[in-house]
Amino acid sequence: MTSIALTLCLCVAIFTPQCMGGRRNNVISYIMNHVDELQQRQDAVTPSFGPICEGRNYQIYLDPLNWSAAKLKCEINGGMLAKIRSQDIHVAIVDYIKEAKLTSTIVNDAGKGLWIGLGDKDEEGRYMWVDGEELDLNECSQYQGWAADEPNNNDKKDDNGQDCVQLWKMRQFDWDDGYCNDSKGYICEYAACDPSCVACL
Ligand SMILES: [Ca+2]
Ligand SMILES: [Ca+2]
Repeated sequence: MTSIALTLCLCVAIFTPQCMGGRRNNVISYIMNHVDELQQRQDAVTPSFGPICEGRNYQIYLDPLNWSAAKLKCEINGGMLAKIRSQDIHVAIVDYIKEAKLTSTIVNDAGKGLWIGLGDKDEEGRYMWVDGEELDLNECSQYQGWAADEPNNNDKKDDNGQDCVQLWKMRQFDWDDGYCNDSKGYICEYAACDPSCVACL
């Protein structure tokens, strides 16, 4: 092989997609090995509902994740863990859960719930939405859908207490601070460019 041919060969080897083969094959291998799991996760996704206000679109997911993983999943999907801005939105989401009869044990077993984008992980008692807005527990002008006696930062199961907020089945899907490492379903929120969203709730 001439030096020119050798150089050409090396260039082709470097710049053709084959150079990415190892990484690509790893991705393909991962997908092939997890296709059933991925399909199950897809099947677990309920249809999205909305937009219900301000052009937002909320979607419920039933593949159980801890709070941080759920937050990341929403962000990977191009949205964020849901921010419940008003009672109307809260009611609309709860009505959807009930009307859609989400029979999954992820939602309906005792103690279950759905993560939303609120918590006090960084500073106990200082609740922050995932978009950076603080929810002042003493501020009546901000909608707050807490269940009675919540948030209580219960530390029976974890000395760190409870820092992540769920819509809790046990309390008719009112807000409750739960243990962040528990695996639950979750609600993502997306911007929705839908002209039908003219009558905000
Ligand atoms: Ca807490
Ligand atoms: Ca609690």
